[in-house]
Amino acid sequence: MITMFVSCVAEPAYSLVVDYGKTYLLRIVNAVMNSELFFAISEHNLTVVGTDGTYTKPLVTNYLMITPGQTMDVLITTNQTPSYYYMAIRQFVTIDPSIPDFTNMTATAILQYRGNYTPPASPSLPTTLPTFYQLDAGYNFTSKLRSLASPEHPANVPQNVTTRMFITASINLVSYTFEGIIVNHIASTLNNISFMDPSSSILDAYYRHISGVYTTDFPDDPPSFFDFTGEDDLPSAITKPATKVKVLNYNETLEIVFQGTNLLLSAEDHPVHLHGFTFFVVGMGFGNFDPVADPKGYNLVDPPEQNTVRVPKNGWVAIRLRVDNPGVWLWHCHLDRHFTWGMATVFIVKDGGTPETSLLPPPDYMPPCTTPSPIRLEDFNDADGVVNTIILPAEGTTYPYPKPDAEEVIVLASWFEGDVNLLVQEALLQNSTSSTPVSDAYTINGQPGDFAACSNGTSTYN
Ligand SMILES: [Cu+2]
Repeated sequence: MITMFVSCVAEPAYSLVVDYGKTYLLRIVNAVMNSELFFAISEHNLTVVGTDGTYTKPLVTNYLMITPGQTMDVLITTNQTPSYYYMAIRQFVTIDPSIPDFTNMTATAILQYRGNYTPPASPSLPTTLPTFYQLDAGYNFTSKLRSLASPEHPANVPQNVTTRMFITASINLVSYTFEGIIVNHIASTLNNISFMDPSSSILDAYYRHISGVYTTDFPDDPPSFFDFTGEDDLPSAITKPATKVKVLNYNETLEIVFQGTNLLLSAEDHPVHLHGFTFFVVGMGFGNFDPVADPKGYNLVDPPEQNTVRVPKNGWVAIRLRVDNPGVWLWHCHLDRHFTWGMATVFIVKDGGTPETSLLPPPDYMPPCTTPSPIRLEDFNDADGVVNTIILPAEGTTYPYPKPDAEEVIVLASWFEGDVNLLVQEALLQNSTSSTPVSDAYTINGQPGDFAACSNGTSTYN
């Protein structure tokens, strides 16, 4: 039993016990909330044969890059000297690694051959695992994926497109007044719209023709075209939240080009995930999408079919799909922090005119949505200006105990050595992993307390 790197973990590393000379199919999922990952196994090749439930042409590689929410089917052959080998994951950081949430830990498990041998005191790490900020490694892997496109597993790539959308994915700010002070809260957007959670279900509102829950004016283009991936003359990043959806007719063929932006100098990957469909990834590139030149390079023969795809940092990705699944479908960035900041929207796909192509009615066992929510959400800004949301009983809920003398909000959160938004920009501008300008600790109402060295502002807390 071997545990390395994480001395605080009581459990030993996971072991996958294998026999020599066999082929194993690994179904790998990235369930991390906020990070893309590299994955490799020491001394063993990986053969990718599927992504997101669709089989691919075999891709032999010595590492994977897998985005949050993505699954990969991978073959390994146990053809090495029986021993212990590390399988390892490492965070693929596409924003500058010196930002606060960068975790430079390599997590490991063990590929353990059955047999009589003396295991090594310390298995070797896979030498092929890319380093944290190796942008080309992410691109090189992703760009090699091809769908199987065989008679049994055809790739029905739409050759003609009826609807085109060009969608920017950005980090923005929402500005509002809280207790008389103007607060900037990080937001994220698609086409400069930060998705606001609706007051009730969009599916229910659509099905029952209830107005006032959403509007149908999600735009096909961003409000302005600028040098999306540049560093100068970036437009204001201030945005407004709204619940806007895009309505599509049944069986339309849709092309979306997602364009990453560098607003707030915070360009990074956005793993975009669509519910209800898989799509073909027909093109991908760096810089600003060129609507004349880039489509000439599209793969319309055997592009990979996925439900999650990364919009590369300071780059673009083009997808095509046929919308033949009527209903209400969320799509969003699969980095949870971006999703919760509003990098999301909804497709409503209309019925196709027959019972088989129409949205089903709600099932009999569906609970009615007639009672108000038993909870309410309220925002509080803590000592360093970061806004936190706390959950309270709904307004008017009877307090079941004797009335207390006072009521206080206690926000347990994390702490940074300054304004988080500025720190992110500062870290990016410094472009350095060695001079991390951030210290952080956990806090109660914004303060880390007497025992945290960082609380006096003189030392860095890692
Ligand atoms: Cu994102």
